[in-house]
Amino acid sequence: MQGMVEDGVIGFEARLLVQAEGGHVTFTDSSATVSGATSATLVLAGATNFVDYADVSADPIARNDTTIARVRAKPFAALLTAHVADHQALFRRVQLSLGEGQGPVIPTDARVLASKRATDPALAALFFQYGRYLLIASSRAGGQPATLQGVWNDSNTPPWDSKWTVNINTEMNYWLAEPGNLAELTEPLFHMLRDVAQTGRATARAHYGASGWVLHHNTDIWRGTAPINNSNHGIWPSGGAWLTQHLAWHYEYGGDRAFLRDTAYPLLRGASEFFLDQLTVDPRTGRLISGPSNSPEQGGLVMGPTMDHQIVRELFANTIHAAEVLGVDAPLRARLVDARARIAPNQIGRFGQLQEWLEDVDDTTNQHRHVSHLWGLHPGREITRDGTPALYEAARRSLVYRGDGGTGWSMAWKINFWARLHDGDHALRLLDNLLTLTGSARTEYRGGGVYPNLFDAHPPFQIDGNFGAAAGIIEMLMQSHAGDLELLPALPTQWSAGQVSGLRARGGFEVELAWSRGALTRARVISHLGGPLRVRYRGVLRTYETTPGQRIDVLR
Ligand code: FUC
Repeated sequence: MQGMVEDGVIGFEARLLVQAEGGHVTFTDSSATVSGATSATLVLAGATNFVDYADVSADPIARNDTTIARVRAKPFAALLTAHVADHQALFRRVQLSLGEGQGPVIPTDARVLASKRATDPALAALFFQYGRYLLIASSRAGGQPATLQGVWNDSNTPPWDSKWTVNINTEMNYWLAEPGNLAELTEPLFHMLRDVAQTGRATARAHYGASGWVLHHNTDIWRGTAPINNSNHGIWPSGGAWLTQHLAWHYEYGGDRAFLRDTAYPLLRGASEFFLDQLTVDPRTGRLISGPSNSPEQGGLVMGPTMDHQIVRELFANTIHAAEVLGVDAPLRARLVDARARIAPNQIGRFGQLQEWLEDVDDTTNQHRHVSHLWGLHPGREITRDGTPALYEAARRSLVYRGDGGTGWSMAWKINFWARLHDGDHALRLLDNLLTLTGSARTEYRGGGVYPNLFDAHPPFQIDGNFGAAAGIIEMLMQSHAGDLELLPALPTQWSAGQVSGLRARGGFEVELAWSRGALTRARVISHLGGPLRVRYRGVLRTYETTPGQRIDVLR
């Protein structure tokens, strides 16, 4: 789509409003001088001519006129009050305490260092809330979704262009939104999905002769969807399909049928239609496989990477389910059910590992940061302890082989994996590894950690690890992907006492927990939508029929 916008046509204006109490302000072309004042308020307004990926016809000057006019009438105190109220309405929905730690008595960087000597669960709680804070600050309706650096990019030549890399990074940015009670912050992501579903239709047709829409390895504000960069990572057709998982989640958590009908389903259907055309019969096994493709960023251009099949199975399942709920498209549903059953299954290889590819060629010494073949364990849900015990064990082996290091986001993903594997101590080890100070701002592919302000270090700075770790902390405390709501599924020994409230679970439930000496002392579930509730704690399953607004005390 780049061709639709000529170089240099992005226009912008920045404008500074200076208001002085008491004294007066004088301006030159390059300065503002405040003299004799008791205080001064500076308001910086910025605007571009960007409307959407195909339209740059807005007037930045008029936009700034509007902003300044709205702000001018409000004193600083009123602006601050409005800002705080806006933030708190989102932030205060969730409370988390993981016990006492160093507390805020020492600087954050010193606290991170100290946490290596004495455990500091409260630092983990802070890191969790920091992730929520960052999403609140960087993903608001009407704006763009959180990029690689979010709104904190400070460079005109940022790493990886501060775009949306969709073979893990953008998705990780939004794992937190639904369970972390920030569901409305997905709006910019869904807006972007509507865009790429448009641009991705041309790509599907031109590159594959396929219907539907496709998005490859990354996109940007012009909503490019084509294969990109090099064949060893850029010819990977599953980015859009992966992102549609967030649409399905939005409905699962919130139950908004109009959203399912008007936003989610059309996008799910288009993504599914693409793969109905793209999947091809493997001459050796007769199974449907995806390709040419990659297991993201390693192994080169191949046919049939495991991750693609996991993603497409879930995409088809989500599309089938949505069509059923809406009572539409029976013939398409039948095609999806049939194709889904024919997709190449997960396989266990000679080292007991979950195979990353069709062939059993995994290298157990490979500690690559991407762990794509475990997608079915997380964020997918086809590999579960009770549903697929052999694959679950194979996924665990693969993860052990991959090791406990990596870039920031890689370690954040591993927190989620270990939580899904019900190993809270191992999940905490990854969180501890991530909460390691690094000074490096150079691009490196290992040695991730955090900077002194707790920004995630790939290195360089990359916001995904902040969000991924926050999501992982939720997965340690509560999971709802496997057909029930499991409480404290991966509580680390060191988090022996704590409490959390305001987390959201699939089915429209809100969860409040307290525990002491590693055991639940309170478990309250609020049902917002009504309907069946299945709660699992320490292997015991309790089932309820709920009505909207009902509070269930699970331990009673
Ligand atoms: C992918 C990852 C890198 C980095 C970049 C933005 O290419 O493999 O580690 O996160 O995206």
